[in-house]
Amino acid sequence: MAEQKIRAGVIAADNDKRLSALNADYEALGAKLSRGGIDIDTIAGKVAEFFVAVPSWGVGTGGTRFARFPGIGEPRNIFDKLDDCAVIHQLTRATPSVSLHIPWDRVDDPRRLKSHADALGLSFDAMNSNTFSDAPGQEHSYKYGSLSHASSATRQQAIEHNIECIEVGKLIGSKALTVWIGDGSNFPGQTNFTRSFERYLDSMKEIYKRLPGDWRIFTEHKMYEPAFYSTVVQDWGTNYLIATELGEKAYCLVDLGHHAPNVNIEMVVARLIQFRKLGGFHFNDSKYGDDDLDTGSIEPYRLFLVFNELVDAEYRKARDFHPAHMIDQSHNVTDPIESLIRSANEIRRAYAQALIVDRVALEGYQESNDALMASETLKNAFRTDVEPILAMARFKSGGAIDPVAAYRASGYRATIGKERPIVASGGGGII
Ligand SMILES: [Mn+2]
Repeated sequence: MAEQKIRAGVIAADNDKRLSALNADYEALGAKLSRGGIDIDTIAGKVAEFFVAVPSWGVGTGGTRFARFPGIGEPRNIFDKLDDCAVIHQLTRATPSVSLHIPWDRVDDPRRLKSHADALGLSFDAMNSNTFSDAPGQEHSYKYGSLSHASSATRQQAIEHNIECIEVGKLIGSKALTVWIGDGSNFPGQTNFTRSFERYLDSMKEIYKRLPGDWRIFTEHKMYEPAFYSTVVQDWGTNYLIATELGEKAYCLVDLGHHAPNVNIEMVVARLIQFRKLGGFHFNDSKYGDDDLDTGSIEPYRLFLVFNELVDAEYRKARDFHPAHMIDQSHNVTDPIESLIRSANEIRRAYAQALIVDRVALEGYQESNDALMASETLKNAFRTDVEPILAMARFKSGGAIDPVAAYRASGYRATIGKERPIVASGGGGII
């Protein structure tokens, strides 16, 4: 039995207040869905088995280029971060794994991470390397790049850092490495596009050689920031080239915030699925750029359309289709635990809505060129309030019917606020 950070009695008491309303809502939605030939219990069962990884950096308060405003009871180290991640999973039953970031989560003996996570009933998802900032005492600076740097010594240091991430990951049961680099340029002419990308590919090939046989490597594209004129891995086309150059263990990671405005991200997802190179996601949301806001808080329809492609691939039994689901957010004005609870729920909501799309009808409308009804078929699913399905999936898995309410009732934040002093800065960041 995993150690429980929130007393089971608190969750049970909150659930007791809500159960009869949930049963009524679930029954009503079940009747509605059954008229369309959908069994609500089947959908709830699939939702209960859909999981998303929480980023260790997400449980601390983030910041912007301008300032960081610390919150109460922020995690002081990776062990505190794992405790907070356990709270999110205990309440949502949707986040059993954590994505680590080196060096922010570096410890003397990584096996201590494994035993702490084991006690909490958590496991580890993809490892994240960091060659976009300089760690204290580092010999060569990444100011002008890392894996694509003009200096071979700097590139070698960046390669070795990624290999260290693999070695830590092996000790704690991770099976993937995510590489995102800040390499790029601020001005036309500052770097040579071709030579930078050649150097990047050569560096990545060195890392790829060290990847264990049962691991995958994810590369993450981003069109701008911190470099404001060009980045070395700027879009999904370049990302696809990387994955094909490296080999069968290399896949593209789609961070929802890393595209130009108005890019049809769901279509990018469809292409990567078709050519068997979709590695997974960094879920978040944005209004203007890489805002790293809570998933589904700005563009829930876009999130649904992404999941529509994922469920379509599931439905068609697409080959090599096993994307990793991870959240990548920065929480500046909310309690990070509450934001991550909400985000995990929104991801499951988009999945549930995509599951109830009438795919036979949709295909029929597509084949007969009925644009209006094809569009309405998607909108019908999106308009359906699937909250009773999400709540029932949580409840039946031992979680909370209303996880934010149960979290607030538990007083967890105030309790840890007494143990963890406020720090003005610390290992948070926006990636
Ligand atoms: Mn990301």
